[in-house]
Amino acid sequence: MRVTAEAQPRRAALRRWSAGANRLSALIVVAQLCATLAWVVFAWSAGNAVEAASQGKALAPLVLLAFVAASLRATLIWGADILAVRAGDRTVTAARREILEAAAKYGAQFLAGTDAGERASQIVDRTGKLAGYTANWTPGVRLAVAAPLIIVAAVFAQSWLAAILLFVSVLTLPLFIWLTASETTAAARAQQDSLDALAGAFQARASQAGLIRAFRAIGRETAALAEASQNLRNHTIAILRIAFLSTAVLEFFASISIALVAVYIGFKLLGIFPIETHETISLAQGMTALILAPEFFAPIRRLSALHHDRADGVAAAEMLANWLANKDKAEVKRLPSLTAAPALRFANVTLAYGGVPALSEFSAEIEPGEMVALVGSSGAGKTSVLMALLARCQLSAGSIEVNGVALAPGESLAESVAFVRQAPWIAEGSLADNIRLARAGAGRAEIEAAAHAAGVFSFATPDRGGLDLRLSRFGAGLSGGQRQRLALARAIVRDAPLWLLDEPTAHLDPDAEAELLVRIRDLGRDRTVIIATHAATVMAACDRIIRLPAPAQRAAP
Ligand code: MGP
Ligand code: MG
Repeated sequence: MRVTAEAQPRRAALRRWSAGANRLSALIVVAQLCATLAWVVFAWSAGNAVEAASQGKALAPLVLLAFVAASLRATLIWGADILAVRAGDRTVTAARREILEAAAKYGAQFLAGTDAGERASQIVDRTGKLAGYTANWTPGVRLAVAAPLIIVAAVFAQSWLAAILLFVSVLTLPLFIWLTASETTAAARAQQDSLDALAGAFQARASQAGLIRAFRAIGRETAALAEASQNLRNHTIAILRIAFLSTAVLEFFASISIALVAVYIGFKLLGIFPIETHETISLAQGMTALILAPEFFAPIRRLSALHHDRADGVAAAEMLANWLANKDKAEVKRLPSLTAAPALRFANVTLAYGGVPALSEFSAEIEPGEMVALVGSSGAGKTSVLMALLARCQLSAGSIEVNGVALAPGESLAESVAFVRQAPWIAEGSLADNIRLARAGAGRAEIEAAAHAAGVFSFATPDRGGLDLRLSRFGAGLSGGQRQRLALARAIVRDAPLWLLDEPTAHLDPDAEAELLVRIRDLGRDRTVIIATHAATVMAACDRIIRLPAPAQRAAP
């Protein structure tokens, strides 16, 4: 098969994730092959026991041998199943670890782009689909080639024509493979996509249930969920249809072939087979061949079921590999913390996210200890300039110098920065815990002082528990302005020489804004402060204004 460009990352990823399970996979094949050999011994001893019984000879040793062989086979298959579960676990763990390590190393940017429910489903469910690929499919393919050869050789030792009858039936296999392989991967991909979509749709609506009720949109949103689940149902039925069709084809030919062997051996034993085949078959040989015949098809039949493991695994690997390939390649390197307010110089800077330009040809110089307002229309790239200092977007041209030294790609000033984002992130826990996120070692007194300076006590009143006020996940219960005060308290606790403030007063009333600006001025005295803003009051409070060109006026990248 030709290896397409898209197949390569998928194959490489599958190889990488299943590498830890290769030894287990080989062990599974060995155990299964030993089980097949045990079945040959069982068939031989059972066949000979029947013959011995018919001739009135002692059959105890043969029955004992058959029992031992059957027990051995059961034990080997049980062991192989346990190994398969382990092999699957290792693959899934490797894939999940790679995704989570990538998030830790390159930032979670590559997780953006769709809603949380869909991503969670992808990280948990899609990686789960990889288990069947290494645990079942990989050993299953090897077994489907090797085990029938053992059986056919054993049948050949009893009757050459019976062996040939079995072997000829294998020629129908290409039809079966074509039937399954042509459609299943595409069908599995569509099914997994619809599962992700349903998970995403459900999570998005569950998290906004209150809003949905408030807008009386329950009926509409329920219909959307019903549609997503119907979609999943349709795709699942499509897969089952292919599975039933391919299994039916295989079962049909396997039954015919086993029936032919049975008819031939039966007629031969009765001595009424009309054609001369130059062989005589004893009762023991006939019984042995008959017991072995169904086993010839067992691994091939299993393969039919396993094909869906393969399709699921391939579709999941394809999606995950493409997804991982999209992560920003540059590893983020946090530069050691600066000791004093830095001087910054942007020279003809062009910034991009995943190759898409966000800002072109931006130049500016900022002195140590200066407080500047970064101004421009919405989408001009203010946030992106701040992000660039944290290596959260790519510097595709120009240079950013810190104290005269250019930042190399991936180098981040995160250790020296207090960053107040447009929408501060809030964790479940108390207000004090949330402020302490900025610096793990901060003491209670420091946190109280910062909270006071940032005006947090205006809403963390004693009757609400003060700094022990509990915040729920994502800060539900706090207004936009209250969140910004909390974020500013964090910045103060962090005690960094460079402050990057992204519209810190956007949600404040004029009085609160004026008060906060005085505080920023005061606390930012010995720091370099960049404030991205649209507010004239903020601009007026700053030493200087740096304007970004409007997005439409940008030079071509
Ligand atoms: P910006 O830097 O967020 O603009 O976006 P600004 O000036 O902060 O806008 P405001 O509304 O906050 O006032 C500049 C360009 O970069 C826009 O075209 C955005 O679409 C794009 N962009 C910004 N961010 C933060 C991202 C991001 O995280 N990922 C991607 N892919 N694009 C982004
Ligand atoms: Mg912005």
